[in-house]
Amino acid sequence: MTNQEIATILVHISEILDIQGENPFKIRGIGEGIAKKIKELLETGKLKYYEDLKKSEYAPLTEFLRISAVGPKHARLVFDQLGVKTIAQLRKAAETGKLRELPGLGEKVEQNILQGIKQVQKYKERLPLAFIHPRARNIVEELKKDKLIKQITLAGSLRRMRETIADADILVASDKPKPVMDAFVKLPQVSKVVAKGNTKSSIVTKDGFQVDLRVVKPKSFGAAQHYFTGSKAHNIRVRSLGVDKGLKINEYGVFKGEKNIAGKAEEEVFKTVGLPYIPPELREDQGEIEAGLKNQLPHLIELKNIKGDLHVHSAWTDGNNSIEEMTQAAQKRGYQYIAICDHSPTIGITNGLTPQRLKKQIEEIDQLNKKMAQKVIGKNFRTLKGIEVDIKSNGQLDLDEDILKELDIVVAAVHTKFTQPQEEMTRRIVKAIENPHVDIIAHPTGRLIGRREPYQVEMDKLMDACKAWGKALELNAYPERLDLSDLNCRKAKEKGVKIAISTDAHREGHLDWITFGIATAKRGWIEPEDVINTLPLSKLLKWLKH
Ligand code: DGT
Ligand code: CA
Repeated sequence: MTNQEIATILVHISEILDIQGENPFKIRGIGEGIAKKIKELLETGKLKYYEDLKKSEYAPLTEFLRISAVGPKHARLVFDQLGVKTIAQLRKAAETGKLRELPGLGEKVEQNILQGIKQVQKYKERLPLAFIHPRARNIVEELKKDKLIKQITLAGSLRRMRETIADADILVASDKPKPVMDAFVKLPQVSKVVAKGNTKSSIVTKDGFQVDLRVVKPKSFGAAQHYFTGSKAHNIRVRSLGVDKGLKINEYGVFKGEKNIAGKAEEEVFKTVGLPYIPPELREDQGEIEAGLKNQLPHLIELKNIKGDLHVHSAWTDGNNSIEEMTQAAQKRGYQYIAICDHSPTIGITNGLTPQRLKKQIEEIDQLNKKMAQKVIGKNFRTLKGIEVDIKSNGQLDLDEDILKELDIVVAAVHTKFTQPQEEMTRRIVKAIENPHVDIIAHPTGRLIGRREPYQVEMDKLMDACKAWGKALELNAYPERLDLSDLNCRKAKEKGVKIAISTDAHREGHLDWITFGIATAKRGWIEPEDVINTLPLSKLLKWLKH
């Protein structure tokens, strides 16, 4: 049990007692009673007094104390008078004007409580990785300027690159935590300081997400980095491996008895329990511990393995840049190829390509490739002729075979009729997979993170069909898609289905989104050989011929 865990329990006890209106802790300070309780916690990992107290009908009300306008007296009052036990009920009571009638509350307080609830609920939401990640990086860059900071890292779900993030965790090593915290809460990004202490401070940014900063001593940095990266489930496993070896592992280090035997670097923590370094993206207790112990961790895909992007748009449809501009941007990234996959005609709003226009586009790309081959422009590089063709509701494609056969690559996608029953949707996409011209199924579930649920489709059947016909599924790296998800990537790998990690870029800058695709692939245990766009051009062209 760590100090922090003990502190959390003591705070919770104190809050329950506050609501009950009897808080001996406050009155007496850390007296004999508390010392005894801490001892019991340390020795047994449990506290009978706390277990009993948690059964009190007032215990659930501590949640109300997160709402800025609600104190312990209010919490008790709304429960005693209105039977309100949850934030949802409290919100309803406020919205229906019941709170203002309680003694000492009134209309103003009611409005403040409602406002407070809205904030709590907003900050409770999980935000997309791609929204928080760059903003948290900016904060890290800002903090880095401080010479008192010896080391700094992202931690938590942000370092594990989960697709959504509840709050951003940043960890710092410094011998002088106080000035670091002072600088943190004064950052220009801060809209509200939630808590400020010497080891932990929390702020809410102007963009509306919470950032927790923790400062530890340099000698604990690796241990703290491991602890605060999580996941909690992963930590529990590592800690119990430690226990088996007679070691205590916490955010301060690895201890044998009183002796600190490791903790400066994260690798050391793994080493003491007989594990190789486990990349953050794998730390979910989803088999990484077992694989690590057998030295069978995957050799995860890295950005440097990617040789090209197989799904980008141009200004011919709804993109922002010309084909040549997209090509040059891809060359700058060190790619060998890029596939221009603009939309097919049916999706009217995107100015989709009719067969006539697609023919013209093909000519333009042929010209461009000729110039590149003759080194008139750029380097040796191939711009592939492609299409993102719509899969109609009956599984037929939006363009005929006489034009599709002129293309290097065909990416097929569902953009309409998302509400089809599962069986129909599955048949629809399987039919597209069976079409000999189709190479890749784009964003296979159609989800938009936080906005649109995936359509109903039997993923197993899609994957089996891809495996049978030698087709690939896309991992669309567009930030709100990340589709395939990490879990589906892993499933694809287990079934031996190839993946294309593509950005779906609609402008040059979007090519950078490949990093979120790589992160998601890593979380899905994907290795370079599982991904078709790690192939050099010649091998890719061979693969495209199936
Ligand atoms: P989030 O914030 O929901 O997106 O996900 P995380 O993983 O960032 O979770 P968070 O912010 O609550 O905690 C950050 C890390 O700190 C977490 O991944 C593991 C570690 N941690 C937090 N609470 C505990 C705990 O009670 N026990 C252990 N072993 N680790 C914890
Ligand atoms: Ca977090």
